[in-house]
Amino acid sequence: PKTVYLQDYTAPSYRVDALSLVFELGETSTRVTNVANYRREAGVAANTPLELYGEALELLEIRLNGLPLQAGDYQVTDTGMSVYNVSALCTLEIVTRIYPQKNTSLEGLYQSSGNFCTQCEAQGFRKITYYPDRPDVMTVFTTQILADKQKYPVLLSNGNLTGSGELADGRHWARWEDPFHKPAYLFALVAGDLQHVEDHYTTSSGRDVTLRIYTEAHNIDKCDHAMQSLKRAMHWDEQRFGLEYDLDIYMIVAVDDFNMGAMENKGLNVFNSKLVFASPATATDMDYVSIEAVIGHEYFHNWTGNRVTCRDWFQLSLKEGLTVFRDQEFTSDLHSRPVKRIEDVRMLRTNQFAEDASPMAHPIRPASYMEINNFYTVTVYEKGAEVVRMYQTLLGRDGFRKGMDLYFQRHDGQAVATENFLAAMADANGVDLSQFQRWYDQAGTPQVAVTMDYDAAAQTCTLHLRQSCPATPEAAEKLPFLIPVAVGLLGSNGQDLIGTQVLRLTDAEQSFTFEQVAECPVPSLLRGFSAPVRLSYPYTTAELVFLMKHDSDAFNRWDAGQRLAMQTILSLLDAQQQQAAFGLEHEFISAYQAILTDNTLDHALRAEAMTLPSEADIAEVARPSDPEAIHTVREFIHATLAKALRLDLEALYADLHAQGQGDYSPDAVSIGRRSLKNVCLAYLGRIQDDGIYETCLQQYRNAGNMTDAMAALAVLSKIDCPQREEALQHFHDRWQHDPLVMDKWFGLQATSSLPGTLQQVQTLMQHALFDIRNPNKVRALVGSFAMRNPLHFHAQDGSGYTFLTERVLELDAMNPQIASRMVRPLMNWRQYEPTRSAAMKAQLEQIKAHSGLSGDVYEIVSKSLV
Ligand code: BAL
Ligand code: ZN
Repeated sequence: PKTVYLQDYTAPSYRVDALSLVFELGETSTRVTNVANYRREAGVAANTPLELYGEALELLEIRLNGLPLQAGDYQVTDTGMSVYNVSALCTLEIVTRIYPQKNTSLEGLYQSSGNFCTQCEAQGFRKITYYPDRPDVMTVFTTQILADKQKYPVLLSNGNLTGSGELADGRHWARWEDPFHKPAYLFALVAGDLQHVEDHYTTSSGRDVTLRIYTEAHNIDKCDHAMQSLKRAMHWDEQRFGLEYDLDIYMIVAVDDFNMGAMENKGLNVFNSKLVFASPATATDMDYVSIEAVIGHEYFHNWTGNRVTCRDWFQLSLKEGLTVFRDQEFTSDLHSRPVKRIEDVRMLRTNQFAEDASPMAHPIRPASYMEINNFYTVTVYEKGAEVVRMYQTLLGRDGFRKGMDLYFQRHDGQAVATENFLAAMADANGVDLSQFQRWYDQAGTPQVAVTMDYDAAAQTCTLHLRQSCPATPEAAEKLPFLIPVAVGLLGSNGQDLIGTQVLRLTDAEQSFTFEQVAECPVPSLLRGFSAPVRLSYPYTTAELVFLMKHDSDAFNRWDAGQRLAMQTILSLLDAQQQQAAFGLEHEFISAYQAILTDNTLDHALRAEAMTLPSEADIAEVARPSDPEAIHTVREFIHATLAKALRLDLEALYADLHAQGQGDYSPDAVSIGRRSLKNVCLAYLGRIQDDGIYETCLQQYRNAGNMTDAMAALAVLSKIDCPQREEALQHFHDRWQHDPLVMDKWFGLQATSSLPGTLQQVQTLMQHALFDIRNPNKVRALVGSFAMRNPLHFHAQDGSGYTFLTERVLELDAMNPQIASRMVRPLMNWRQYEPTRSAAMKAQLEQIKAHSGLSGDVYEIVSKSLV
């Protein structure tokens, strides 16, 4: 595959004034007629060919200004077509045939459960027709769809329905017109036997918008939460950013086979059904919250992505980082801000910090790529969102809003670059943000080392900050970042001595002095995780326990606990290596007891605080990592805490269980209560006691909602006991008709720590309900095993690695995007101890040598081996 470079960007030579598409959907193939009006840009030489992209298309007809083109007038390659001798204004008509029923890549036009749907981002439109499939070419689309009326009663595309009718041969047709200019990646078409739920929203300026969610009939009763979430999102964007919806109709279609979570096509979102359907019996609290967040995310794209889009795919974070930030704020405003922040940071540290330390590390605006689909990453999305958040931290909420307003004022209807966003933020606030640009161009997680001096005589306290950033593939040396570091100082009684201040760290080394500090404080650093960095400070255990109790910043209270846990884990790993005895200090146990029994603390925050860093988080820090040792140590801490705090855990569990007997509601308070209750149960499950296993089974059987059922089953799934088999079988029998619920069943078994898990995963691959062509199933079984079961995936005999290699190669032949996601757990081979490291590397080499490997997988494995 070829590498594409940002620096090679050139503006398009031809624009499209209008595009008309006709789809004749058939049972074996589909005929696509594309009529486009092209206009040469001023200043472009008259002999410049018109360049169109196209892949796997059968060209049937081609006419320029009504006349068939002759052989020498155009040239077709594997990736596109050049048309020569075109006039400054011309109409090109191209007819192609495609085979959606055979399309297993789920990119372009394909079928899911017998219904037609599309996925065009990033470059799927070129699998539908020849076109300048690049985001900076925007036009108005008219789409006519013809299909058998009985099989495909519903025909949808972007914009407004402007015509429909019947044909004599049993087919019918519909015409959709989208008045907004858009790039081809936002095109969508859906045709199928679908039902819909309908609602309405009145915008702040009083326009009525029809809202519809389409799905197969048997899921129609599970769409209410998604619909309510959409209305909340529409309202929130008006309140927070003054942004209103712009078409008369907003449609969402749920499909079962989808590579991503969802897609923001203009006026016609296509969603993975996992992120639409919810009922108390089938969806967990986490599902409810994710559905609301993703419905919001795709809706928010209407302004950040669709009205203002990306100039080229290097700018992906322009829309994704910003839209993730917006959906994070949406969730924070509707639920608990600190809990949302903790969850997001946990996810960032676990996944993005690991990516930043991997051979695939890239800046949020990469400088090059082979396959753009490989760059829909936690770096572009989640670190991108942190970068957007830093503008708000530096400029304040009002300053950030001013910047957003100016961004839309300047760029509505345009395809722009990240520099345009930075300029709008700087200009709206009259500040110089040029150093901030480095966050877009430099990869790697910056490290900030802090020390403190206190001068009792002068009553001053000085913080010394030093920043550095590890080498990453694009650069060995890094220039200093502009890092907002939010700090507080705590006095001995636990009170804040100063209000939170945001320090602007701009140099490699910098000191900040605070006056009139009456006593030597404990610093609270990087409050709210004000920048995506690793911050170190020589805290003592006593100081961490103090911060856990007193920090007024809820995030840092949690983070102090995480630091304390990580210190403890690292020292136990040391002890294990030296074959010394294990033990937990009393101070550690009592800190956890204090959290557990502190009834003044929010349930959800207590649950977060009781949760130890994950095995993956530990593997990031404890290098070279030994996943088995990490698992042993983490389980030891869990079991020791469980035994020491058993009475408190049992009492709290019983109390919360009794409180939660009413109807299910996914509000923040109820979610927090269930979450803490189930954390208690998970701890108790570490004690070998049949009575506890019975409690789990009872909770599973009597649960009035999926959250409690899954939580109990998750505990049992890791224990070799009869209750485990009983519950798993019961779950299977009860839910085998529901593929989404069965994904949970596959996932639980794949993440079990019990011996024989890999064999069980292999057995489950033969299960009648498993289908390797369905990405959700692959993620549930193969993905869960490789990404959420380090103990077994990293089995020392290499069996987990061999299994993954086989699956990656099997998947690559049908769906390279999914194969390329699944191969990533092998990517960080360098961080493991020598036996595992060598075995992982050998698998990567084997994959790389495989003939016919996709560009998607090739890019990951070749970069991993450099
Ligand atoms: N644009 C791809 C799906 C999403 O990020 O919304
Ligand atoms: Zn997005």
